Amino acid sequence: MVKISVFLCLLVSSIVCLSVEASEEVKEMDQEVKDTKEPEKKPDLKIEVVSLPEKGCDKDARKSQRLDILSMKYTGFLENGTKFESTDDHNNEFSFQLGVGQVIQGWERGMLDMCVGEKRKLTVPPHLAYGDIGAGERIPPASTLIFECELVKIDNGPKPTNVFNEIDTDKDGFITRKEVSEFLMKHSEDKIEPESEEHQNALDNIFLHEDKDKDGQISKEEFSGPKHDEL
Ligand SMILES: [Ca+2]
Ligand SMILES: [Ca+2]
Repeated sequence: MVKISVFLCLLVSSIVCLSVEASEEVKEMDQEVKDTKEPEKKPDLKIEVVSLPEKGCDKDARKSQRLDILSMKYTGFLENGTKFESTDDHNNEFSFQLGVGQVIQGWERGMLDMCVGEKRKLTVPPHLAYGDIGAGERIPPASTLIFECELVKIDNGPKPTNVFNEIDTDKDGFITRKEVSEFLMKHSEDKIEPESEEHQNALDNIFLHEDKDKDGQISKEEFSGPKHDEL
């Protein structure tokens, strides 16, 4: 499941799956002042270790690293304290592969070097989360997100496949809506009706985030998921 890609994540429930590259800083709307100021420095990711397990977290302990499959419990909040997502709500841990574009940048960086049983609080600025677009109804544009998370399990992960090539079936270097649709239908565990609203919304969402220049195709450069043959 985890190897399949960021795209499938859009179909399953967890919102942290949405992978969005850092978006451009909002342009200053007032033309007259725009050139006189230094660009504002973007806030960085804040990682707080809330607690470490009593045992099993010494210097020789297994720590999370790139390509590991991590199982997490987490709850995500907006800055105003509104909870937008929690593994407690569906009584299920969330698993993903670290370092292959399945989760937001704030997680890619904030979940490294963690012990099983360790709890962290991540404060993720918008450019390392869902940027100026936001995500769905729950995450407004330009949201800073706060995650309280606990690492439950670390497993060795597979080498990532080149998902871009897999989706681009005619190998022209661009991904069309039809190619994404076919990819999703092929890999989904549930049967997808191609004309269903849910499926069309999933495609809309993918193109909203991935087709940065809005020409209707996703180029290799635009694609945020795994797209290299070698590591
Ligand atoms: Ca193509
Ligand atoms: Ca494009």
